[in-house]
Amino acid sequence: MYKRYSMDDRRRELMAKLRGQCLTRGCGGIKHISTAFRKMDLDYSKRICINELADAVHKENLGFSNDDIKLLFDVFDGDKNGGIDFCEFMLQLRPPMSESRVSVVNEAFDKLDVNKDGEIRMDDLQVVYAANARRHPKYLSGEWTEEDTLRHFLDSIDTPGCPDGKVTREEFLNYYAGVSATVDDDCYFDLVMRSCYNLPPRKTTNS
Ligand SMILES: [Ca+2]
Ligand SMILES: [Ca+2]
Ligand SMILES: [Ca+2]
Repeated sequence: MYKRYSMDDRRRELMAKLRGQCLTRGCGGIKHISTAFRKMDLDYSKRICINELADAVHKENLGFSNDDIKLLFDVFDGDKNGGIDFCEFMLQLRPPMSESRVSVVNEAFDKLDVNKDGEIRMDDLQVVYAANARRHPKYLSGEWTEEDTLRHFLDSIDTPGCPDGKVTREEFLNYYAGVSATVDDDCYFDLVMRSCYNLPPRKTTNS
């Protein structure tokens, strides 16, 4: 962290540019970012190495120097293992959410994670989401069983391309960062989340 004054600014600037480039092609939803990840991962190792990042950046003509790419890679590679995995990628590129949005998303996660083991799984959903599932059109038409409907919901909020039957808080935040990017108004986002997950009205903090 030497020369911190300019390095940090440069890092932020590079990341903003790359994020802008990735998001102009779509709404910034998780599916969209996951497609960008798969495109960069040329050898399908589920990790992006520095050469793959350099390749992608050059293809987009972003005008980054080799030093810029090293800086950028370093920001992505949080655990410093020499590769960018999807979580590290998503963490940097997902559209930023305001504090109030993060807090209502966390509230929904806490409600869905009934047994408080830090992951949403089928057993949680059977307790807390079954009533919603029974209102799903495909359940009502008899096409899906209740379990199909819950599974479909669980997979839809999981990491695209590799759902593993459990959704961590990070995956849940990733999913809603994409949704959030399509909603301008904080209050409206809050309202939709609360009605979707049957959360109590927002606590008003008197300060
Ligand atoms: Ca890494
Ligand atoms: Ca759980
Ligand atoms: Ca998962």
